[in-house]
Amino acid sequence: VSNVADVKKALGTAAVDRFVHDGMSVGLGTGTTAVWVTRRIAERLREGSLQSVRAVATSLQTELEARTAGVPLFTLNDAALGGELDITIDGADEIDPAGNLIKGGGGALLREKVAAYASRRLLIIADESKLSQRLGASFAIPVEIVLDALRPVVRRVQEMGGSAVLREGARKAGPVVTDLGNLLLDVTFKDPFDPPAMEDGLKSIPGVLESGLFTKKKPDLLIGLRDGRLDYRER
Ligand code: A5P
Repeated sequence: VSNVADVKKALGTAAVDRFVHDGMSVGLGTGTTAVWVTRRIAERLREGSLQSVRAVATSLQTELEARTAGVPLFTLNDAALGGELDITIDGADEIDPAGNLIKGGGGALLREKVAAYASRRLLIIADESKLSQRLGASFAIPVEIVLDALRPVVRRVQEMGGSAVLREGARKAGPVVTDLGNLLLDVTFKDPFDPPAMEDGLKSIPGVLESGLFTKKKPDLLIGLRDGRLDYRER
């Protein structure tokens, strides 16, 4: 039995070694699992066993990590990328049997979704504790909103049968402000919901920028098992 920290490192390392090749454009995810992707790419570039990778960061956390480690960063607006990535490798908070995801525990869901949906391939790396029979069973849906829409969005979510809690900062008074200057609601529903319909429903509320439901881009999964094995499941 391996501890979760070792599993996360093994996942990020294996994801790069198996799926990132010379010359690829790569979306770098956010969180304690995806950080190992950035670290492994940096290591391989230094060794010279990987070349000409162009990376796009999905958060300030990842950007700092990549810049410090010397991974060449681009944005999706750079002409060199043509608005598309070969692959994005990211973590997740909950994964259902159909490959629908909840992401955004780290508050980076908007940039993560832009990168994920703009990628030819989305690879999700997660330890098996993230697998869930039903999305929303153990994790709220993070929703990024503009400040002006806070009360109207909370109301609308209540009308939809849910409840919404403003995410508060840790060691900072007041709400979390995202990398893009917005607020986050953590939204829960007592009743089971259809993930693709809920992604559309939340997105249709004025003032909602994105939700952490990822249902439109089916990922390949690399799952870290408790016994240390990595299980690859292609979509
Ligand atoms: C960040 O906003 C998230 O989407 C992360 O990808 C997700 O929270 C998983 O993070 P960990 O790998 O740290 O659990």
